[in-house]
Amino acid sequence: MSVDFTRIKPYGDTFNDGAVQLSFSLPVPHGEEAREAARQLAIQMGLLEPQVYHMKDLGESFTYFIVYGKCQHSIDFTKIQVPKVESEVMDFYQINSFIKEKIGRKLVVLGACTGTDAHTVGIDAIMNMKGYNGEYGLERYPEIEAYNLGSQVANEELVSKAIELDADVLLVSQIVTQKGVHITNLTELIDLLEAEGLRERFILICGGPRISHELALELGFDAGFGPGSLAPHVASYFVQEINQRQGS
Ligand code: B12
Repeated sequence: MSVDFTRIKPYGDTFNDGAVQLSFSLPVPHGEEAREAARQLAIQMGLLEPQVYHMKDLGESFTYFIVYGKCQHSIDFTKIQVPKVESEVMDFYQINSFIKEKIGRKLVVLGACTGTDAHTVGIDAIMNMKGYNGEYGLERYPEIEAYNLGSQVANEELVSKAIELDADVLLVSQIVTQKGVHITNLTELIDLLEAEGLRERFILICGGPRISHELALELGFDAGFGPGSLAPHVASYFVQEINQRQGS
């Protein structure tokens, strides 16, 4: 079957049928009125033939729905461009050899989950000695001196620690995104570094479930990593970036 990449549509039963599944909750009591509310909402969203396939009482007058329907829109896939971290992904051994051979000194990497954000699992996944999802974290890399400051670290504290340790790379984790708090925190860090004339001294990387490389660039970071990121992805990027900057 040949696919027309200029008109991509979701499909379920048959090609290009537009079938999608949508789930959401409404603050209404469970019942037939709730079902109809969900159906009408799906019509307003532009779905054809919406069917409330599943409905569950969440208690306290809240109801959860799974709705099937047919999406009318299509996408021109050939026109899509997404900024991505372009470095070649290397493994643990290749990264350590790269640092030894091309950079010739250990790299100092400082990580923290900043602001009031108390979620440590993301930054630990990247840094922790034990690693995550089959990959060692940066603390295990012999050519990297990794310092994980943990969570709820003030931007001022991160910057002063970075100066004290003469860090090469700062890793900033932001998990909570309510009311755009991640944007506020990340912007504050950039402002702080710029005010001190320190922005260019560090490679600045942020990460979290709602972080994309594109957003990171917009905010003034060098790179951003989203869900599913692993230590080798991040380390491959910064070792190649440092090597490139040394050469220029
Ligand atoms: C565990 C958890 C907690 C634990 C955290 C324990 C801990 N020590 O971390 C506890 C119970 C403390 C907690 C508290 C809260 N939580 Co919470 N929590 C979660 C939960 C269930 C899992 C998060 C997690 O560990 N994910 C696993 C890791 C591995 O994934 P990750 O964080 O995305 O990290 C990966 C990537 O994003 C990336 N990455 C992350 N950081 C970085 C950094 C760099 C530099 C790089 C390169 C990559 C990178 O790499 C990682 C590995 O691939 C999520 C829901 C969910 N399923 O995600 C809610 C969630 C994050 N929590 C949420 C909320 C609201 C809270 C509270 C505000 C609840 C409350 N009202 O008190 C508090 C906040 C406290 C605070 N001050 O921050 C919301 C956030 C909503 C939002 N959009 O902002 C979520 C999404 C739940 C929800 N659906 O409502 N939480």
